[in-house]
Amino acid sequence: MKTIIVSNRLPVKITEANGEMEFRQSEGGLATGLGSIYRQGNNMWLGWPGIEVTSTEHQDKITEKLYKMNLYPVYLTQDEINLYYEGFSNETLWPVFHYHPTYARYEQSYWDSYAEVNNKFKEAIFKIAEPGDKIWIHDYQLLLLPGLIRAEHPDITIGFFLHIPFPSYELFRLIPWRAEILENMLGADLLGFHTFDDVRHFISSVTRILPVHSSANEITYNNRQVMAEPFPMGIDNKKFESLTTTNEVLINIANLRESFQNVKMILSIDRLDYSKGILQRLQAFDMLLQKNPEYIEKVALYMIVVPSRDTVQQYKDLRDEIDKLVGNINSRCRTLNWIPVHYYYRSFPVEMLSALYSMAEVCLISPMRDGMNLVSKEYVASRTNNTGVLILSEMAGAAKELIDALIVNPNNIGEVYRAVIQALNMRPDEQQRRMQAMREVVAKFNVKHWVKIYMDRLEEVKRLQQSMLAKHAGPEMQTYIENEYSQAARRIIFLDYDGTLVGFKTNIEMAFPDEDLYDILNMLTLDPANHIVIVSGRKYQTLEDWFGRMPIDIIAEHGAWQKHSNGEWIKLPGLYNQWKQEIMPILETFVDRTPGSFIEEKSYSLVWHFRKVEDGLGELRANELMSTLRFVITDKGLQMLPGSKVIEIKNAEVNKGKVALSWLESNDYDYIMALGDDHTDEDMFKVMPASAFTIKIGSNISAAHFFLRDFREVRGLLRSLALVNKV
Ligand code: GDG
Repeated sequence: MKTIIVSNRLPVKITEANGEMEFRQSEGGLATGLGSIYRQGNNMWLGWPGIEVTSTEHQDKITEKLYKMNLYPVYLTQDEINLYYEGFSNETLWPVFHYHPTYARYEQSYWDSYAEVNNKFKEAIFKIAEPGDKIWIHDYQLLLLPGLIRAEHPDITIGFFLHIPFPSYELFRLIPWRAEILENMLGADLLGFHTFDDVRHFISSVTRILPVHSSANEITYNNRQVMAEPFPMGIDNKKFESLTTTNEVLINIANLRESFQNVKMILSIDRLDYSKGILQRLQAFDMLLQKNPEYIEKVALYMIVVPSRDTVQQYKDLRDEIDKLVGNINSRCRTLNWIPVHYYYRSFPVEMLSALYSMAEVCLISPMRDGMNLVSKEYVASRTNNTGVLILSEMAGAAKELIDALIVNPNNIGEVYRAVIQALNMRPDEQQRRMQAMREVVAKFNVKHWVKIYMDRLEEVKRLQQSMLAKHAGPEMQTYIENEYSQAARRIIFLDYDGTLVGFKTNIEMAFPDEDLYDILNMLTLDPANHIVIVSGRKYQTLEDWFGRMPIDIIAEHGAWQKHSNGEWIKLPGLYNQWKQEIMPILETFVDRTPGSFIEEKSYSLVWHFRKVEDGLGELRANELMSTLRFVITDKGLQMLPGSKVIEIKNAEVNKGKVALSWLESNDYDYIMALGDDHTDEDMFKVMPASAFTIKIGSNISAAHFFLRDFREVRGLLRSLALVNKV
């Protein structure tokens, strides 16, 4: 059993000099973090090697070399790089996911290529994957891969991690292929994001765009439980700590000191991207020099912009604007001995970065959006003497953890400017306090920790799915249930109605029994050994209309009314309903404020329905209603039951469990079965003897021994039982 890491790019740099290929492992955070995994045993990392290789002979040679480094290449053509990578990944997904929808292009050819390349990755995985392997897929270039793999290998373990933000539903819904993207993401078992906000946005998109349900962060899709959770990525903090004392870094620091005598350094490092807020940062620095000329010759902005995607027009434009603004500030403010902005459009060796992290009194990181932002964490890890101030945009994932930074809104240039002044003047003891707290966070939640908790959780999710399967009353368990059924002489079967025998309908009046259901119930009642009891929260009049003529016992309104098949309707003695006069006006105000909601009045209960209310608003009002009612009902012997898109208020003595128990007392059954889907049915499951077959519909979190997925599976089981003795 091995683990296969999959990402668009392999963690390797291949260069060609004098006809010889040189392979260097890349030092990026992800490569370091996952190094502990992919270099072990026969584990693998699969991805694009970053160069275009057309001849198969050449490809084979490279493949062989990479294989020895536990790397497995997926070769892309220039067309694929243009359409799948530059196109759909960087011109469609990247802008939408970073809240720049106006930059997004929705081209069919981009999408087609994206789907094809994801498929190509799938094919490559199948060449090296074996049964039992775990696959961990990374980032926005491969959103379809989990679903494509799952379709062919339903039981395989798949993790997925998104390194960029997941946008709010309002943004995500713009993408023409939104449903296909989500369906395929749900092929994973565990979906990891940097922050809880990303998780919330993902779940809200999934539940609005696809017909799926979620309970907290668990999504049920195609009968599988998929988890979406935050795993804030960390860095190799030890590496950045120890780098600061290496010779090379010390030499770099000494050189920088020479040119930064008596000048405080404000450091900024990013890739060229409109999401990074580079122009706004320059504006804030400009404001500092304009408004506070005393800082002239006293501070300098050291700004590294790493070249990226600069063949794309938006990036070219951004680069030109940066050039212009930097030129403008420098030409206006520079003096004979001092330059305000040290701007480099290039990358540096990590030893230079480390020296800069050590030198800079202030690190200014102000992206408009950033999944995490590792530079901020690297700065903190490099401040081994606990001095220095980090200014961090609230739009970076890292701001959720590095709460002792000076947190700013990057659109508020004035606020960024004030934060810079605060940072430049911060007392050393405050710097120490803040930096120490951040250093503890960065040390504890380092990249190894990130990998470990992700992988542990992936295994846990798999175990949870398996325990779910074990409780599922699938074919094997049904055979056992049928056997027990066939040998029994006196059987009783309790059946809830809505959600158990029929599916949910937006209009409750429409959920009447159909021919198929009558047929099943008729077959069951034909066997004299069977005693069928319908236990429902519905009004007795409705149940009488639907089942009154059949040889079936009926418990209505959760037990307030009951009827034996050959008898009359009787109500539970001692119930009173004066309380309704007080509760009804409260419910009415909620109906007035919530379009689509309505009240149902039963003899001994009141129900507020919100099935037809706009998603989200109904839940919000339901919570509000429950907090309002909590105090009103306490001294009245009432009970509040939140159900599926309903809240029911009823007498506390009325309870499906109590009434079911009275049915059990009167006879000596050798086969007892109870089926139900909501939490009023839990009372029934709890009073059943241990030998009873208790079956929850739709979930396995229950006092019931087994579960079935939906009313169709219930009907399948009941029909097969009805046929048992006929065979
Ligand atoms: C994506 C998400 C998320 C930068 N300049 C040089 C250099 N770097 C290194 C830094 C850092 C890395 O590149 C940049 O990481 P970030 O996290 O800041 O940003 P992205 O590359 O956009 O990454 C981001 C990340 O994925 C991880 O999930 O945090 O939000 O956008 O490690 O040190 N390295 C060298 N020379 C440079 O000039 N050697």
